[in-house]
Amino acid sequence: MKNFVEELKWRGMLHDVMPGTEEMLNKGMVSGYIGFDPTSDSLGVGNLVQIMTLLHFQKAGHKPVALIGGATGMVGDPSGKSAERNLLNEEVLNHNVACQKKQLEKFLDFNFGANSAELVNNYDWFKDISFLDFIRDVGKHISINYMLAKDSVKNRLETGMSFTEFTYQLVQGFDFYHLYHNKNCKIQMGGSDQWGNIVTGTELLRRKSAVDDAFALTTPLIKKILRRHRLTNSISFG
Ligand code: 485
Repeated sequence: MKNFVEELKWRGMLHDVMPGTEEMLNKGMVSGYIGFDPTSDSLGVGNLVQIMTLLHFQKAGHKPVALIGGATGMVGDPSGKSAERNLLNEEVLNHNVACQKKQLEKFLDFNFGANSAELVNNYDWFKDISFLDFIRDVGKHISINYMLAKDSVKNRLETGMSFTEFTYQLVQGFDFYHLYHNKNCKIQMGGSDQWGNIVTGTELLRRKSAVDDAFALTTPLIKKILRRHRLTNSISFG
């Protein structure tokens, strides 16, 4: 098995990683996932980094799971966004899910033996969960103090944020809970803007089921790489 964290590091693809992640990954094959929300009918260049991350994860001997956010796409992730988003209607969402699914299928390797890639849609488990069940069984484990401390919420306290977007981190957090228990997903990855949401998941796992081996890893965002690139250029030309 290859050392996945080392591989990302030398490629400049590692932003942050939870302590203990490398040790956990080096013990043997695990599943790991990255979520993609169907906010448009095509994946963007930012998503490419995450597709590469899943491919490196697979090459290192682990099982990559790509999640399409049929449910989370209905809510809208406030991470990194300075204003409330417009809700997408069902027709547009279904179209986007179908388009992004087709694209992901092109890049991921579904014939890789024991660690073949897998595609899941969080709508498949959320469609059966009622609002009351969710606020009792999930919401009770995470305090609002904890949720308010996240950058995605803190940055919007002045300008405002709907209850819908406020709950987003819990919805994504529950995905990690679900995939840990149903698909042995021990790690969730994503761009650096996703750290808060991912950690809400590990926190939920810890509080709701005393799980202490769920981990987080993030990669730099594309726009940061470009900015550093431009800076380097201006230094060498200046
Ligand atoms: O369980 C999950 C459900 C949804 C998501 C993740 C886990 C999606 C996530 N909240 C999100 O909004 N991701 C962005 C998207 O879908 O466009 C981008 C991130 C970027 C990178 C990329 O997805 O902004 O950092 O993670 C894959």
